[in-house]
Amino acid sequence: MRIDEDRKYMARALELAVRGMGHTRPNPMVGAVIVKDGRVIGEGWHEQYGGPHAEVNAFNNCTEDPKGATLYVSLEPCSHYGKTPPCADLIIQKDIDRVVTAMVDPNPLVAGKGIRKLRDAGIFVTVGVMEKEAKELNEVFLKYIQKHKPFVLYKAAMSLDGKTACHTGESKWISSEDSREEVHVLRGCYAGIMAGAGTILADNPLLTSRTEGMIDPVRIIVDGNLSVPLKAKVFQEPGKAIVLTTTSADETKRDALIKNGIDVIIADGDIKGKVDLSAAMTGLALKGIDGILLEGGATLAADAFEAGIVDKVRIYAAPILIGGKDAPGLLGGKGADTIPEAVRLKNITTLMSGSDLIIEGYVDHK
Ligand code: AOF
Ligand code: ZN
Repeated sequence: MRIDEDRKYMARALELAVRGMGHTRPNPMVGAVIVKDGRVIGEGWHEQYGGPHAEVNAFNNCTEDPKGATLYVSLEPCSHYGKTPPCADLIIQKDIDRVVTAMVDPNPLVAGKGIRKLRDAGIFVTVGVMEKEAKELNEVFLKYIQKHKPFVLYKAAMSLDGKTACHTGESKWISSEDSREEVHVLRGCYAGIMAGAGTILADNPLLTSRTEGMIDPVRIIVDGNLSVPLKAKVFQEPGKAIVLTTTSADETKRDALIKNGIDVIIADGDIKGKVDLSAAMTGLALKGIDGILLEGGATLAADAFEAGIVDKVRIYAAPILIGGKDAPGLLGGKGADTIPEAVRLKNITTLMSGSDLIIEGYVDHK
């Protein structure tokens, strides 16, 4: 009985947490529900970075005294003084009887200390209700806080035979309108969006979210030789673009970018003019980029898998067969020599988006 109840209210806390999507980064999305005598008396979520935590908002929204109530919160209540005082102290002060949390906060400043504080104060704490769902919701936060590198989602649309365009280059449109709209929302969920110089030169895309209420991602352009001109659409918003390049690139071009408010990270790879993507990830994390949506092209995608920076894959497979041995496929580069060397995905899920099949999975780094 209690297990069912716990799951029900935690599911609600997670639902509330999602409302912060795109606004809390690099903080996690957190939701809280306060239940007294079987009734919900307060709800809240972490609405934006720097703002009050979920628990604080839930207490502020309480319709009656929460003394003796149960608090459901999708992340361990914090124990540290950050931008806000510790939630654990507030919970103790409000005389809550029981706290149910989905997961321990991996932030080293908290990491179990919030739970300890509550237990020391005599509060009954249950940990791990809907943990898998909570961890998935905050997969970006988890990677960023534990590995100090951005979480990378590779997203692509292809025909059922794995092509991303016809042999003529024509690619509009492979995926359905529903999928294309969804991708715009997805862009607003990540701090950065990454594309290669080839894609920018070919399509001159905006790489914005175009979704009301969503913040546009920082455009991260991989351009080892600085071949993308300053007039490219991705460079028109100062402070919203970062170029990853190498020391082989022209210095005057580099200075011009910087003068126009575009950030530059230099990361030399083994091959002259080729960016070391793994090293660049560290540089991006230092600039506060916690998550990246990697969108084309085929060469960059292949390099990203080879560099081991991709965490998750989301592929929109459209019900068309393009054919043609010269039509481009998802990944360029040389490709795997043998099947065991191929990139393997695990924890696969599928869903439909319009007429497209979405296949999602995590890269098995072995
Ligand atoms: C909670 N409830 O709703 C959230 C928590 O700088 P601050 O004060 O906002 O603290 C940020 C850290 O607090 C963040 O990295 C994570 O460890 C935790 N987030 N904790 O009790 C919340 N958002
Ligand atoms: Zn807190």
